[in-house]
Amino acid sequence: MIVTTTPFAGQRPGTSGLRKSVQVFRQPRYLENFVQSLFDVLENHEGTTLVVGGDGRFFNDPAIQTVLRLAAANGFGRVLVGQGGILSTPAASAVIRSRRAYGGIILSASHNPGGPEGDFGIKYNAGNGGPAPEALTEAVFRRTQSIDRYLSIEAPDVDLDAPGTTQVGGMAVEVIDPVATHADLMATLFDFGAIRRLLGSGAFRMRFDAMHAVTGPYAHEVFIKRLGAPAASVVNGLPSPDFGGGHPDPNPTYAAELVAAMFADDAPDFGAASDGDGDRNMIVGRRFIVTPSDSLAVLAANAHLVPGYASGLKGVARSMPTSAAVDAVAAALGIPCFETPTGWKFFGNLLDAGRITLCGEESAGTGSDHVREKDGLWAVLFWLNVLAVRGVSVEAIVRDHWRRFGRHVYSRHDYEGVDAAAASALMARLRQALPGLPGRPFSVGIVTLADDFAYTDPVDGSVTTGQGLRIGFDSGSRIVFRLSGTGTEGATLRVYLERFEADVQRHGVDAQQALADLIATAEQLAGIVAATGRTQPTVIT
Ligand code: VG1
Ligand code: CO
Repeated sequence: MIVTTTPFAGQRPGTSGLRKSVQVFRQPRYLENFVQSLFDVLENHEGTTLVVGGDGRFFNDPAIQTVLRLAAANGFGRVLVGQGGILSTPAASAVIRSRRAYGGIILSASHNPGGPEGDFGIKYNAGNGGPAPEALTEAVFRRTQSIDRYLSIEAPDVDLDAPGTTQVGGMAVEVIDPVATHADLMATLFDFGAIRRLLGSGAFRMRFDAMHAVTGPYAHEVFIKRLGAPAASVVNGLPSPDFGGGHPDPNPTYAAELVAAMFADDAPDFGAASDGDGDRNMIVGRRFIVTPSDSLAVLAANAHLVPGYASGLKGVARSMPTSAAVDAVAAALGIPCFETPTGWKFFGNLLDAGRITLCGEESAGTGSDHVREKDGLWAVLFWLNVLAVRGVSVEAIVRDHWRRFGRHVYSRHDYEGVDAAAASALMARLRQALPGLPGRPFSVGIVTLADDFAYTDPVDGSVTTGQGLRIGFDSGSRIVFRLSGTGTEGATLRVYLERFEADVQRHGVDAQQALADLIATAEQLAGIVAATGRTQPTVIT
């Protein structure tokens, strides 16, 4: 059937898909408009296979039923949907690739809170398993602005809990095991035997916090069933529609429960957490938090110890605000290192072209060419494999890394939910001031670089501008200012701070202390307090 509709303003995907409050998504025709706009833009999809799943948050199931009806009316041949409507983002990527699907729709707002008062989201991944490139998301957005009809069918809801195949109109709907494909892939990359011995040795304990989000079932299957970890090793492992009322963002602020456990007297040896849709990871040793930028560098430096990467890395990439720790490793390995805009979609071409093997972001995303998304469980297994081979603690591995490469002291200060106009004004002012900055002295050094980051994709030549304001100093320190593209309320200002410390004697200094001058310089440059009324960041990572 053809249903008449009119456009909604603002259906423009951000850093990772379209994210809005549940209330916005529940408006009649809102989801339909976006999905139909996507299908209108996709060419030659008739008769092909689509993968659909989500992170299990509130509105997941009704949204999937809507997508199924629209997919049937738009001529897809088959939809693979995760049992219970569940598919983590990396698992969806793995299924798209292994089943050679046309693409996939992932229903998630990732680390944003869920529940009726929380957020919802939808993102499209292409046939390579990776997030749609900007050219496609922009085309979808343009289509949402002129849409006047969508196609759907009358059909009863599909039972998403029952495995097997049913028909929706002329389209087959196959309810698949959401975990198996991804778990099998993990077993091809890591030394499960060595990790099993480590976890079963009795001398090593781990705590994986699924934060009531999608990775619970994945962690149960891999850590407990396949690797023999005690059941208590996975906590908050049942996905809940509102993530237990929490904020499924694995950082020291929102994963406070994990941090407390890892700093307790009887702390386990290894702690980890993942986010709403399972693509982020947080790594914690006993009384020691590993920053995501360091984690990426450590994995790159130790990749030769892991079966899936034993033959070496073709290259690495990091998002622009991520620290240069991985650059130092790439230089030592003699491999290329690419600097991309924030968001996983920018790694896709480099991975597809075989130019890089590992990549990551300071926001707790790490991944490789095994899929086309960041992968929380993969990062945890990578660490476990390295720990099993090296037989030393997390802290020892990181301190040893710093001794070899120096320490890139790093922190991100987020000012969440600030007034959008005030945040844009702050950025505009700073952008205008950039040309006058080079040569100017500050307490942290003389400015040597001041620009608005732009990226030319080395594979397809596409250009992306306006990706964050970078201010670099002759001391090697750097400040980046950027507005978030995933928030749904007001604006979130992110201030990324980085300082290189070669002196081993000073590697133990607390990051906030080591960055104090840089934090003051950021305030001096941007006037954050005056512009936002905030004297403290909401979140420090
Ligand atoms: C944030 C992170 C970015 C990440 C994106 C999606 O974007 O900074 O590195 O790729 O979230 O992650 P922004 O625009 O808010 O800074 V996820 O796990 O929310 O899909
Ligand atoms: Co996520």
